[in-house]
Amino acid sequence: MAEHVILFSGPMGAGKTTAIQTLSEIEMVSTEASNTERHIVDKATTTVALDYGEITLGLDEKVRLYGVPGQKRFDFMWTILKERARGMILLVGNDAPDPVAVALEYLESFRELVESGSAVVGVSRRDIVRAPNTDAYADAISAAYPGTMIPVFSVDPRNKAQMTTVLLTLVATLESRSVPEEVQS
Ligand SMILES: Nc1nc2c(ncn2[C@@H]2O[C@H](COP(=O)(O)OP(=O)(O)O)[C@@H](O)[C@H]2O)c(=O)[nH]1
Ligand SMILES: [Mg+2]
Repeated sequence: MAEHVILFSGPMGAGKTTAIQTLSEIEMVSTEASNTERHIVDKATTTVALDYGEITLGLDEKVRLYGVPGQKRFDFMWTILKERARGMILLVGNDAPDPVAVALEYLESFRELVESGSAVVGVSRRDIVRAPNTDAYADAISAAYPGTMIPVFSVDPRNKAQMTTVLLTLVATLESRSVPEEVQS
């Protein structure tokens, strides 16, 4: 069975836990604890360790979905997971102050995945704040990473069809790059 490890990253409240819940075929394994940074984001609970879900694509392709903590003090977990990850879905809530800058900051933390074209961006919470649009993100990203194709989608993480499109786009990109075994060596 082919396997992919996909990371969901992005700031607190962007919809990582929701997206994994929406996509996962198994009951999501989640580690939520009380939010000690309530002065920053008013949410009763937040992910302090990991969310995990799984989805099977086609007949035999298992995708492992990991949600990584948004808070900076959990940077070390990103480092551990990014070594295993083949691709990343970055979720950014459009209602953050300067959300395009937030997207660039997160992409920078995952530079290797970005430069190999193994990342996609989902802009969430656009039903709450409409602007900026996805072109504003795409333009800033192509200026920061010339020659790199990073698709930008407008998504609602609660919407299964939308999240599936984002995931399939990423998986298709990863697979188009992997060399079939027969022609290796
Ligand atoms: N209105 C709206 N709510 C959203 C959207 N994306 C996520 N949410 C909500 O925002 C809250 C935080 O989402 P969560 O998945 O916990 O974010 P996480 O911190 O990235 O894991 C949840 O109540 C979600 O239902 C969106 O696009 N629109
Ligand atoms: Mg979460």
